[in-house]
Formats: sequence, C-alpha cells, structure tokens
Amino acid sequence: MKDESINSGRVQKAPENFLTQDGIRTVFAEGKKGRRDFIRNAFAAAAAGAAAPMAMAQGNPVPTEGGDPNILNLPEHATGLGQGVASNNGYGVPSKFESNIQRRQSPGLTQTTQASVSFAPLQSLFGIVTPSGLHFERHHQGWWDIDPSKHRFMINGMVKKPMVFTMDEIMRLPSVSRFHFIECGANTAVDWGNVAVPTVQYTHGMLSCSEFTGVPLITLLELAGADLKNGKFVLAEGGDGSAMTRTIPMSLITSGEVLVAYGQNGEMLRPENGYPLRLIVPGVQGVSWVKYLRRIEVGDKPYAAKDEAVHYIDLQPGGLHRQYTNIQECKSVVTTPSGGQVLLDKGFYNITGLAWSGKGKIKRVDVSTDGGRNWRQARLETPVLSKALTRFNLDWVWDGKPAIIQSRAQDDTGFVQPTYQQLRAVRGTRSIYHNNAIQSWLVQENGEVKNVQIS
Ligand SMILES: Nc1nc2c(c(=O)[nH]1)N[C@H]1C(S)=C(S)[C@@H](COP(=O)(O)O)O[C@H]1N2
Ligand SMILES: [Mo]
Repeated sequence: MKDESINSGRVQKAPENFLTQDGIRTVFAEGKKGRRDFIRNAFAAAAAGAAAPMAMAQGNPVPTEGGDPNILNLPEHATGLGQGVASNNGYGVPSKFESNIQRRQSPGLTQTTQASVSFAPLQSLFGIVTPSGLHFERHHQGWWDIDPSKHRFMINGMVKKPMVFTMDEIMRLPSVSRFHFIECGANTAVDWGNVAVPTVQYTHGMLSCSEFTGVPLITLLELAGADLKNGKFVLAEGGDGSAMTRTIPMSLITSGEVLVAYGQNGEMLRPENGYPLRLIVPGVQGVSWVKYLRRIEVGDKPYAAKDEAVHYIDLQPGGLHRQYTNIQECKSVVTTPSGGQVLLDKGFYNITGLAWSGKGKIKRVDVSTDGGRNWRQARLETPVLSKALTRFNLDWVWDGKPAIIQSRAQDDTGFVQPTYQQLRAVRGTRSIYHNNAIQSWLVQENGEVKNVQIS
C-alpha cells in the first residue's frame, strides 16, 4: 500500500512561483505584460453577470496615461541583432521566462532524494499533448538511459518460434502513430483521504498525453507464431531493477491497440519514459505501460505478478480486494482556474480543463460554478480522440463572490464521472488507487483558488 509513498501528513505550500495578489499588483503597476497580467488588462472592466462576449468587449484595455512605454518605445530586440542558430546546442529549450514550469515532487508525498514520482504541471499546459520534458515520471527503481544498440526484446511462452529482436529489427516493421493518455492508477490518490494537496499538478499530474509511435504488439506475436487461441494473456517485463511485470489480456492485443513503442511526440522516447522501448496499453493504468520493455511471454492465465496481486489493488467496502484493475474510468478536471492560481479581478475568464476515458471517446463535459447545483455544457475542442486527453473550454463571468468550480465528464459508453459521495458508496473509504471523482476548486472572494472536497 506504500507503493506510491502516500503520506497523509500535513501539506505544505506549493513550491511554484504562483503570483500572489501583491505580486500581481506589483507586476501590473510596473506595466509588465505577463500571461496573467494580460487577463487582468483585457477583462478587468467586465461587468459581473454580463453575457460573456459583452464582458469580453467591455474589457478592452484602457491606455495608460501618456501611453504605455512598452508599446511606444522600440525595445532592444526590435533594433539589435538577435542570437545565431548554434546558441542552443542544436536542441531547442523553452524560454527562460517559462523556467518555473516544471514537473515536481508532490508536497503530499514523502520527499526523497531518490525521488520516484514527478507530477506534470497541468495548470500550465495547453491543448492535449504533454511536452515530453514535462511528462510525469513514475520509477519504481530509478530510470536508465539504455544503449539502444544493446537493447533486446524477446517473445517467448506459447509461441511456435521464440524470438529476440534488436531495435533496428523492430524499427523496420510497419509502424503506427497514435495519441493516448497515460494515467498512473495512483493519480488523485491522496484525495481519497481528503488530503488537499494545493494544486492540480499534485491532484491530477500523474497524467500525460503523447503521440506514440511503434509496432502493434499483435504484429510481433504473429511473427513469433503465438497461440492466439489458447494464449489468453501475456506477461510484459521491463528491463530495470524493479522487476516490473504486468499481465495484459490478449483481447486488448488482438484489437491492435497495444503498441511496442519507441517514439513519443515525433522523436525517440525520453529515457525517463522508457527509452528505447515501452509498452503502450491505451486506456489501461500507467503501471501496465512497461518501460524498458525486454520481454513478452504468452500464457493461458494471469500471472499474479507483484504489481497486480499485491500492489495497485483496491480495498473494497466489504473487506475484499479488487485485483487486476485495468481500465481507467472516465474522469476530468478543470486546470484553470485551479488550486494555487489567483483570479485577478471579477469579470471574464475562460474555464479550461481536460477529460479522458479508458473506455473510448469523451462525449460531453459539463461544468458547474456553484458546487454542482447547476451545470453548463462545455465546448469540446478538436481533436476528440479515443483514449486520449480531450480539452474543454467554457466562458465564465466571475461576479467576485465565492464559487465552487467542478467538471463532470461523460464518455461514449454513457458512463458519467461520479461525485465523491457516489464513488465512496461503491468503493468505500479505504481505497488509494483509481480515484476518478469530480474535483472541486473553491474560488475565494480574494480570488485565491483552493482545493476543497464537497460531498
Ligand atoms: N520498467 C518499468 N516500467 C514502468 C514503471 C517502472 O518503474 N519500471 N513504472 C510504471 C508506472 S507505475 C507508471 S504510472 C508508468 C509511468 O510512466 P512514465 O514514467 O513514463 O510517466 O510506467 C510504468 N512502467
Ligand atoms: Mo503508476
């Protein structure tokens, strides 16, 4: 149960440099145009309760007296010579002004030097793709940068011809590229215990979405002559010291969805994410996405590996354990406004967030700003892809009064994301994994947003 180092102790303040009210006033007074500052200038004058388009129009920036020097005076970069191409060593990095956008350890977990989880900064990301350098990390025994020329991938078990592949041999085969989310089964775990970690990075940041490129596992199994009739399961094994092994049902593999992947967002996988080879198991919890993949064994029954028989199990209300949880059920979260952020003034805001389902596509997302009494349907931004993150947006005019913001997703099977009350009625109160309850963010009168749980 300690697998994800859950620590229900006191929560410290988030380490981000979120702007405080004072910070915002300073920035505003100095006329610097940060991203948050833009929101204030553009929308500060919006009347409470007005329809969103009108509120947006009313919020046109009022020119500062004597004009804004940042638009009137030509800055150095408009007149001088910029830097040459070689200055970034051939691989681009983000602007230095974005240096606080980082994956981080959670203040709700034990801090260790050999850290084993880092959370993606969901509050700072746009669209549906997680930049590879900000993809969350979960290492059971540390990460490795493996020499691809020495890496081997083996298929054995119920096969006619056991095979060992080099990376070159795998990369010659027909490949596909697909967008999928990966979510650790322990995402949102501390919230089961009502531990209010401060930001969406820590409540939901063991979640990422990439375009993965690789060979369908079924292609490789067919090459090895796997017994697809009696071989109902495979065991996937990683090449790191954690002895990461997971049972994957053959039905997921014959559908062609499971990939043996080497590509992530157009380039090779990052070492932290399993370079040079990892398993992609769309819709299934992260632990089955075995990194540093070295072996697939075909068998006729589940393997009862430690990470499915002992870990990643769900304690049920009657004292029973649920093992082999595979599919990550429909879930969503508002990423702005979210915990730790500060609304600068009343007026217009774009509520935005992410929705996903391990069962297929997102069909609909509803958003409430009054703690679940009233709901409005959010816009789903394209593309809406199966077992990938879906971005939603909704216009909102904040009247300056306390508001509780929630999102509720529905997938194309008709499954609706549950409230905490509904989830606990089925799953009890002693769970750690697989929390897909509706998240609540309290916008306080001073504009500060807090993680709260309402039943
Ligand atoms: N070989 C190996 N595979 C692994 C792990 C690991 O520690 N070793 N961690 C698993 C867990 S628990 C998760 S949530 C995902 C995390 O993938 P990421 O680090 O790319 O985000 O990888 C899974 N695959
Ligand atoms: Mo995980």
